Amino acid sequence: MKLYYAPGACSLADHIALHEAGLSFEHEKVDLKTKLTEGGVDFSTINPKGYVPALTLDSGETLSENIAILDWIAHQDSKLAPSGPMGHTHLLEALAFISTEIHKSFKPFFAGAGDSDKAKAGEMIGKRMGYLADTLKGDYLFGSSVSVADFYLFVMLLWAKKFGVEPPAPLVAFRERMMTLPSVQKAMRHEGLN
Ligand SMILES: N[C@@H](CCC(=O)N[C@@H](CS)C(=O)NCC(=O)O)C(=O)O
Repeated sequence: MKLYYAPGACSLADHIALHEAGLSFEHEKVDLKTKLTEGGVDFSTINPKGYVPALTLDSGETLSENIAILDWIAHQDSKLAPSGPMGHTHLLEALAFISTEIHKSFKPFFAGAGDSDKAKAGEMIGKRMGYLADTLKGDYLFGSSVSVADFYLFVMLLWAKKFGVEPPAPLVAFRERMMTLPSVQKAMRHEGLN
């Protein structure tokens, strides 16, 4: 199995999740400007969508989209999803919220938009993070046990720090807590992040 990633990109969530699940995998960095992998392969031959993450499974099939990859990882290690008959449904609910309502709201920061667009985006991100802060069920989104959705939220919080967006206080504490997890430290070290 191989994860295609870019340092500090959303693929960091998948990278952490693979470590947390204890899965054996390789990683290959992708240059998002040239669309070449570290090994010189045209990344569009791996993921025609041209973006990370992509996860090539041992079967040869390649998965894309954070929601699908994180959900797949949670199916390999059930402790990474909330328990109970509605566990996976609530996991997808959280992943979809983070992907479509938070991740996508960072676009103006990556697209080099003007200050007013960035300010509006920052305000929206803060509001949506506020919803998650208000519904935290313990140390993590679903209680005392970490889930793959926490890894995705963690990456969004790293981006918030990078772009000067102030998250609500409980999520600042959450970000610091996540930094202490060995899986987070291992993935960040590999990606050259401090
Ligand atoms: N819908 C995709 C979006 C992934 C995405 O935004 N990837 C970014 C990095 S965080 C990327 O590779 N951007 C480069 C590009 O789109 O050319 C997902 O959720 O997996």
